Amino acid sequence: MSRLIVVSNRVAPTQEGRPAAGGLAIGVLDALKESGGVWFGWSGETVSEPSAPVIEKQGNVTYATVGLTKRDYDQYYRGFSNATLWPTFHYRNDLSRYDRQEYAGYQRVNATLAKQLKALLKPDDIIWVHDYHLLPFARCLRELGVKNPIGFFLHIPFPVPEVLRTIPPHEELVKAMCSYDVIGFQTDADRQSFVDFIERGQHGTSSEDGMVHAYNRFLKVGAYPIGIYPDAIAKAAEQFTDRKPVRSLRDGMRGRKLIMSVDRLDYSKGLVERFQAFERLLLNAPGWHGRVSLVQIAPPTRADVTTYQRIRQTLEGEAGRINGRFAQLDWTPIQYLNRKYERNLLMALFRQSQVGYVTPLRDGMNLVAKEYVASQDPADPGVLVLSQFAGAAEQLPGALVVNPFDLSQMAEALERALSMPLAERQARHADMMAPMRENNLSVWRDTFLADLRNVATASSVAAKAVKRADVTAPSLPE
Ligand code: GDG
Repeated sequence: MSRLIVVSNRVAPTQEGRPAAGGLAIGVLDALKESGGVWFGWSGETVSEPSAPVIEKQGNVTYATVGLTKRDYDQYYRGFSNATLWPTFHYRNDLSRYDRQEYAGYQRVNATLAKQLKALLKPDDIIWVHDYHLLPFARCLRELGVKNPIGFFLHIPFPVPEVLRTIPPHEELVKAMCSYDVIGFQTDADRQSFVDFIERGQHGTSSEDGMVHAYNRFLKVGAYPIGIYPDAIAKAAEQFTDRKPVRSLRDGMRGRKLIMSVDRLDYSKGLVERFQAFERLLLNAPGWHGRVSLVQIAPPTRADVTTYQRIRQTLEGEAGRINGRFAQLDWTPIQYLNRKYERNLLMALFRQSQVGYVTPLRDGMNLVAKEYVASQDPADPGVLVLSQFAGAAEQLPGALVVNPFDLSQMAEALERALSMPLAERQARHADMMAPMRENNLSVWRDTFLADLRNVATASSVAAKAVKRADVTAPSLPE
């Protein structure tokens, strides 16, 4: 089997079992161990000059990490990736800015990373690139003469053409994306947005089998919704139930009901609206005063990007205001915790709560929604209140689906979830566990990699045919 080369902005922690390892890390590491390979990306360090990757081998997996200069970090990471692409792809044009220098930095870093990776590549490697930081990465590799199959998975939404077009170099970006051989999106709606841009802009055509022909290239474009390992999560949630922090939370609740939310502190996650809808519940239904609390865990991320500093301030203000308005000497309505917790502990906390409250304004998938469901005790499960704008909403039929811009509807859903009879909760939980088991994390990874390996086979067959016939290759990698 050919080696797998994984490329992502950050390389996940190399020590197994480290708490920071999330879904992507777990899913991708398994694949790397199976076929052997390399995980290449930024080390998280800033350096004075770009240099060759630092190589660390663990078994048959090689971790190759590089530093970024301060200028690269500012322009590529903090700038174009997180101040232009992230907000726009999450439909927040109001928070997006465009700066030519930052875009030039984004292109430059992609080109530098491609050069650094090229030195590590073997002819039959297959390459799997992840996320919005690296949209033009395949084009940079192709310019260096790399002919290996290259796949790309976008973890965040892909916006409809009208929104995409607000990014000035949008066409250059999409054209560069067409240098990949397989592009994967989280949902069919995201895939459709990409195809719409290609077709409506008359840049190319698509066919029923998911192939797109654009900018003189053929590529496969599909939806590959990312999953979790629900049974492993259920086990961890049960095993960690007696840990001290979980016991303290349980004791502290003194029979009150618990609504639980966990998100990176990000404006796409809808935290302000969520707090306000909880406030609406307390206003509309005073019977819940003293009987329910919302615990929001929100570890800060990208704290040096201005929009993230602003959302943090706003949220602190809202939590303080709502608590000031409703709190009693022995009851705090919102417990807002700005810190990270160990992963298994989070799953056990989910299991203690009666409602999982997951209401992003826009989200590629949202793994927290899936983790919440998997963590529940099937005999007495909590209820998931989920935004219609999370990719996960397509896959979790037992959730109470809400529009996160409709505070009254969210408040009603919370009340319904808090009062839901056991039989209905059990039925909804079972309805969600079955598809999550069927489409677990291995299925996501294996389906994507199977499509990428098919491209590899198709292109080598095509290359041989070309050699025999001595004519120009009709399609695949240039
Ligand atoms: C992107 C897309 C897509 C959270 N707090 C802690 C912690 N977490 C873990 C959660 C979950 C992960 O982080 C967050 O994943 P999400 O999917 O919810 O969101 P993003 O970080 O925005 O991820 C998203 C995802 O990529 C995968 O493709 O679903 O749409 O935006 O696993 O449990 N983990 C630990 N401590 C915390 O305090 N250990």
